[in-house]
Amino acid sequence: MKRLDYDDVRRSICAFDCPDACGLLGYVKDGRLVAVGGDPDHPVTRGHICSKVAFDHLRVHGPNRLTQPLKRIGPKGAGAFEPIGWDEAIGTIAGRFKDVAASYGAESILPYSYAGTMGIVNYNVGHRFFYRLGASQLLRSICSIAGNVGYCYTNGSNRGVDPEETSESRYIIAWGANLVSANVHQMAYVQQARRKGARFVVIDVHRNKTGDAADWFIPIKPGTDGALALGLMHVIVAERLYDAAYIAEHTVGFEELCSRLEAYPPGDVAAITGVPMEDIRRLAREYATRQPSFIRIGNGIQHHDNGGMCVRNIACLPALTGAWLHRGGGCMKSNSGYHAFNEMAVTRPDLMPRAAHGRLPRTINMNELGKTLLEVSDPPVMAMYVYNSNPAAVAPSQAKVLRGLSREDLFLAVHDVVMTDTCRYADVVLPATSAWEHTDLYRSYWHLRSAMAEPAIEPVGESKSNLDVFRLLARAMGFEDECFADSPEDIMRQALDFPANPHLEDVTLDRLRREHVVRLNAPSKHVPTTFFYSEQMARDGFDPLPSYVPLPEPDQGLTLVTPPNHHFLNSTLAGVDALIEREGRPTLQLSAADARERGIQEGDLVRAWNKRGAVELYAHITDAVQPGVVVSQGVWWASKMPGGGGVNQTTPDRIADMGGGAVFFSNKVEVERIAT
Ligand SMILES: Nc1nc2c(c(=O)[nH]1)N[C@H]1C(S)=C(S)[C@@H](COP(=O)(O)OP(=O)(O)OC[C@H]3O[C@@H](n4cnc5c(=O)[nH]c(N)nc54)[C@H](O)[C@@H]3O)O[C@H]1N2
Ligand SMILES: Nc1nc2c(c(=O)[nH]1)N[C@H]1C(S)=C(S)[C@@H](COP(=O)(O)OP(=O)(O)OC[C@H]3O[C@@H](n4cnc5c(=O)[nH]c(N)nc54)[C@H](O)[C@@H]3O)O[C@H]1N2
Ligand SMILES: [Mo]
Repeated sequence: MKRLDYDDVRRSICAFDCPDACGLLGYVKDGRLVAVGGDPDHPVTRGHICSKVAFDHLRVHGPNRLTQPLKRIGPKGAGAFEPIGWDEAIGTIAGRFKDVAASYGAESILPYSYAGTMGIVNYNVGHRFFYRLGASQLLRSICSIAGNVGYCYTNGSNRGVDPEETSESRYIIAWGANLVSANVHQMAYVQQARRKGARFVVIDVHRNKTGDAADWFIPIKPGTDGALALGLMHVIVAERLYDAAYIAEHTVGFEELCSRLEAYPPGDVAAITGVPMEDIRRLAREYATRQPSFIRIGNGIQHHDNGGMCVRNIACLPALTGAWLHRGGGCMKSNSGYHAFNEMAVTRPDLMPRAAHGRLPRTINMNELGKTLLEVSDPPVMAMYVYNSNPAAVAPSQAKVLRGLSREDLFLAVHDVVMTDTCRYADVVLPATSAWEHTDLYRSYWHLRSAMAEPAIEPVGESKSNLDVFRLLARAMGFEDECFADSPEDIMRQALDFPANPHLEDVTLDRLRREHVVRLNAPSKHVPTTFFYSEQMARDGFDPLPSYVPLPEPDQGLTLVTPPNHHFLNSTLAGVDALIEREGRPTLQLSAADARERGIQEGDLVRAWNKRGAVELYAHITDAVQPGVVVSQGVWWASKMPGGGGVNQTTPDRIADMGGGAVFFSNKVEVERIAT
């Protein structure tokens, strides 16, 4: 192996939207990042990082990197731009914002952002600007919200098992969670636990890398997990495998739950889920009798119409068995509750002006972007500012989104690190720093450690951080509020100054500077109160008990599930050649039976389509998917797709049962062969 040539090593933190929030080492030579490794001193990362971020230097200095502000000189979508200066770019955006606000009202301006960076400063710093402007508010609902709401109804807050304890678990279920690809260090704890005799069960609609690593892989029909959870609870109650003392002390509504469970005997549940009756019984018995047991609830199961309730049902299980009392026992969906920071101080919703009749600016659900751009008229969206996100690739119902972004009367500004599919529709493109180039504070939605990262290299080209750009925009808009002069340190201090969260006690900026990675002040054992019956849900118009509602779409065609792949991070990294090479090409996995029925052979170019749109993919015939289900992994850039459109051409922009969540995977398509 060639020896790496570098002159400096800088500690950093991975800013991507991934549970692990790894400690990184950036190897720097002549001011350029030349290699990326894992930080051996980060207690969770322990020197090991995923096979995608190890190539991050190729994104940071790659051919798609934006280095100058640009203005559009061709039709929307074509990607023809010419460089302009920062003054002209900021002046154009502020000028258009002022014009549009004067003609249509400030609500006609829409910010659109998600999790390009998870840094608290650069994720949140746009909020205060758009609040002050009076722009439409954005409901950031594309990822995990439905399940998180369902979990919180059940267990009170987004807090669960500390993953660092799960190497001591003896029964581990990954439920709709692709740990090998999407949460590698959870997988490391699973392997440690297995070496000590733990059993590892995976419940998924297809056998991915995590299913391959399981002791027992249980395939299930999409969107039916809520019923499986009810069936497991039925068996646990019927066979008296529950912990009565725990239930009496730590739960609400056990009797009501028991009457509900009568409707879910294993035979009926087998018919709904496709999981054989004997497997349901066996899983319930094993789960209830091996402690500590741990369920890692993934985001896959909640990207369905019934996703919130599905997570709620699963989150009831550890309270039946008393698993929470054991170290490494319980469940977790998200641990973001431990890291709650002073969001009001950072985002400043108090800056929002009230409209004449006293109401706050309207809220737009980010999952309804296409619909919003094409159909909303009171007022219409006339200007949009995208940062930390690539909606042309990741948002559902892509055909509508692209039609909306193509509107000649829409002004679009996009701030990104690289030239994305969304940038191609922009009137003005702004170059952003990567997390290697700016200061930020990081938390994890999985482990309980917080960290601060300072720049490892100078900004590439003329790129600027979100913080710096919003500072410039605020000045150009004439906003004089003091908060628009805040430094990253000011915002980090505001975030951490939050006595309402006891877990932040003693987590200070000085300590983060000194120690780099700081463990939250969190108890080693979290025991929630579990609401089998939830008054709050009844008040909010939901069934107060765990329930199962089948997916709405007519039972015809194939269900197309499009979860993340191993080498991309949503659409980020999907432009790095070395990673595209490792990922291969965009495929459609289908069963031999479904292939035969349609005359499809291995490697054929096929079209998956429905009334929303069509996507072309290469067929891969495999027993990893069940008949009736087809899978395409990864959000590929349009330029890498044989038909020029992504999987989101087909995905619905309906809204999940809770929180306004996305329903990417409740998606029916027809599949046909195009060419050999
Ligand atoms: N390599 C990689 N890692 C990532 C990401 C990435 O793009 N690539 N993205 C990051 C982000 S933003 C997120 S939200 C997480 C997502 O990572 P996870 O939380 O693991 O969620 P998904 O990968 O969306 O889905 C997990 C599994 O759920 C399955 N699934 C889909 N529908 C159902 C169902 O009805 N029932 C069951 N039982 N399973 C179902 C899918 O087939 C998939 O294998 O990963 C993060 N980490
Ligand atoms: N079909 C299908 N669609 C999906 C999913 C799926 O499983 N299937 N997953 C969904 C999920 S869970 C999620 S979370 C979303 C993810 O949706 P997004 O959050 O939009 O994720 P990315 O596609 O990675 O786009 C993030 C963009 O932010 C940019 N960026 C990074 N750092 C910075 C910065 O500091 N400043 C600025 N201005 N830009 C920056 C990156 O270059 C990148 O282009 O996708 C969703 N879409
Ligand atoms: Mo996500």
